[in-house]
Amino acid sequence: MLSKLCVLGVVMCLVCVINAKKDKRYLVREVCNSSSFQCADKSCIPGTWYCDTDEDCPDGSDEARCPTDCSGENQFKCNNGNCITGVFKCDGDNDCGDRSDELNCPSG
Ligand SMILES: [Ca+2]
Ligand SMILES: [Ca+2]
Repeated sequence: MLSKLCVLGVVMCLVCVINAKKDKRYLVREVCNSSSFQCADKSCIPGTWYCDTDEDCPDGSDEARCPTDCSGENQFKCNNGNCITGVFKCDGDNDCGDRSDELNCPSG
């Protein structure tokens, strides 16, 4: 239900943002607002997708001027040195490869 609302672009929530992020078949049409990032082509993406190591703008402009040392606020540096999208931390999936993104997470 949440993902359906998400696809419609009506409601943004953390769960559906992560699902959309991991399944690019879901195209999230973000309404441009103060918390979103506007791509060079004027389309908008959720603000948490800015500089998260993954190109989300059609032209990749969201990743054009980002820290290369994984120090961005939307990035997470794994113990093994991999740099992953920040919203993938504590989402139940082993994205780092060494599970370090799933350590020290609130249980439940
Ligand atoms: Ca991005
Ligand atoms: Ca994860």
